[in-house]
Amino acid sequence: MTQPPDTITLYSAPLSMFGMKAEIALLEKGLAPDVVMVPFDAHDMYRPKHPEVLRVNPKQQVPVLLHGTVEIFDSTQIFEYLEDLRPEPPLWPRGAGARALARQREQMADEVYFPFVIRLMFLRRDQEPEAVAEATEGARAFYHRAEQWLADGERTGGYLCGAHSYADIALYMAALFGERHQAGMTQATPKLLAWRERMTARPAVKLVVMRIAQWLRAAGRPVPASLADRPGGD
Ligand SMILES: N[C@@H](CCC(=O)N[C@@H](CS)C(=O)NCC(=O)O)C(=O)O
Repeated sequence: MTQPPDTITLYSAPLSMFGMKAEIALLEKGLAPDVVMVPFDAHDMYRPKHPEVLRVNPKQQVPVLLHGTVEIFDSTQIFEYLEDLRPEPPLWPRGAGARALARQREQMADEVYFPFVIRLMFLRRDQEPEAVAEATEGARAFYHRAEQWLADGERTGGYLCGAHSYADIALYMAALFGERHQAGMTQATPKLLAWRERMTARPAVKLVVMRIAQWLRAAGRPVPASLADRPGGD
């Protein structure tokens, strides 16, 4: 199905951290997507799968982005498309080396940090305390790594790669889910806590995460303290 050339449609889900990554990046670029929330609930999870997700993504996952004849999936692929489509404001740094480093950090948020959170989502806390402690420690160790990135980039912008980038969006969203699963950042990483505040204050981020807070509240689920303690979060 071909979309009107100026319409961007994003298929996401109310608790999809990868979908929210893509939505925040679109908003940071000044693009206003039509966001379609696919069916999702605690029991059936993502079933039934949305027909457009099935059509476009052989992995049957959100996010999926449609823009004219472009039909793509995977949040990181969407980041790359957005950077080509709308270079300003840049969300990758300039220069091959800096850009490679930022891409690596974005990937680490998804593929090194977030797997600890996925483990925590599925472990039975009362029956598997050692595995829970191990995954929680893995997440915390990653926070110390990111604290060092912030220390290194302090004079150039206060974000994970100096200036604000896709790497920040990726770790911010993943860490929100870490917090939901009791592996949130603590005072042991103060620069990271301050970074999280800076991120939450960005209008694009605030819009998306306050919607998550409202969704959780309506579903009778706990709201992460980093959102609940803010105006609009409660
Ligand atoms: N690497 C993918 C991961 C996408 C992903 O895991 N999506 C989840 C929601 S956050 C999903 O659609 N899960 C449903 C399923 O796998 O059946 C990305 O960055 O977009």
